[in-house]
Amino acid sequence: MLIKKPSDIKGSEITDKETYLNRRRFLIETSAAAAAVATGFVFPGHLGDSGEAHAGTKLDGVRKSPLSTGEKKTPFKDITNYNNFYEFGTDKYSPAKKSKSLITRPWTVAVEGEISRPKVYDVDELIKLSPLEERIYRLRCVEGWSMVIPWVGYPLNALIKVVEPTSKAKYLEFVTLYDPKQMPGQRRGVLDWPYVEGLRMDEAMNPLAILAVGLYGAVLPNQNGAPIRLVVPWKYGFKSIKSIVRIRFVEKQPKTAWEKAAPNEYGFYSNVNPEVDHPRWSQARERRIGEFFKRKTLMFNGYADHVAHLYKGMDLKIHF
Ligand SMILES: Nc1nc2c(c(=O)[nH]1)N[C@H]1C(S)=C(S)[C@@H](COP(=O)(O)O)O[C@H]1N2
Ligand SMILES: [Mo]
Repeated sequence: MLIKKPSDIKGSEITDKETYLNRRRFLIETSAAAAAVATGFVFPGHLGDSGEAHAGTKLDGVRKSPLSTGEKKTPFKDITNYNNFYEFGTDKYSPAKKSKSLITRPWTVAVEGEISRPKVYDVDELIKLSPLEERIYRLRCVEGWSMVIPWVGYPLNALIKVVEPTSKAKYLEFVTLYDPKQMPGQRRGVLDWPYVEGLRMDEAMNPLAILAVGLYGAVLPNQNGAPIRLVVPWKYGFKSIKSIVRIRFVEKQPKTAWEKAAPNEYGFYSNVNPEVDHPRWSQARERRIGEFFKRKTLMFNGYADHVAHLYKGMDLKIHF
């Protein structure tokens, strides 16, 4: 998003992307794959040492959640082929092609800082910490597109309760893996690696914030942030950090990777807000992937009833 603003993207390029997505959809809808996706069957992963051995494995005992939207889900093929994951390149199609080099087992997540029970969790232990739920959420990227994604995960607050934050814990800092061998995009200085994101404690405790380990009922594909990622549906997509290796409870507001890259463009809060434009483009509308006409962007991405109280008394033009 730092590289190109939407208006910089040539018309021909947009046409290419839309042609691609429409073609994908056509192929899916007219092939046996359509039936497979509709019945919840997801293509099994390839065998081998990489995370691909696990991506696509069905997750058992997933509960439905009243926090899911009833909107039409974006097709699996679009969710997994149109990604932002700069560790694997800055264009939307590279993550699906290049993230096979990411090894997602064994994988540990260090939970540390201002807590009574710091621990280095094996990801498989972390996955079992709380019952898995399907959360169908809207995801709105700051670039102006959106999707509806059926995540599988559990509330971040379940982990927070287990590790017992001290009174000094005011924020959470999340860190993605740093390994340029597995993540070739990290060889380029696009961002100050590793990717870092943060939440205020009360935001992190909100039931909408989840740790996601799957989508469409199966283990996350690498390009979507395997083996474990954050999903914060009322904020722009970039807050939903992928492939997490560390969660640190801290007293001071963390500096996020996007704040470091462009502090005038990406604030700490980054709540979806149609009234506060990005300095280089409007945030009033968005294109739902798969639709032709743009739709209005909703305050807090439509989750105002759940989260507006967190920002009472704050000037959201200053705290953007
Ligand atoms: N580590 C990491 N996490 C990341 C990103 C990234 O480049 N690196 N991109 C973000 C952005 S800009 C968006 S829109 C979402 C996209 O998630 P998806 O590809 O699963 O739809 O991931 C976010 N998480
Ligand atoms: Mo994004």
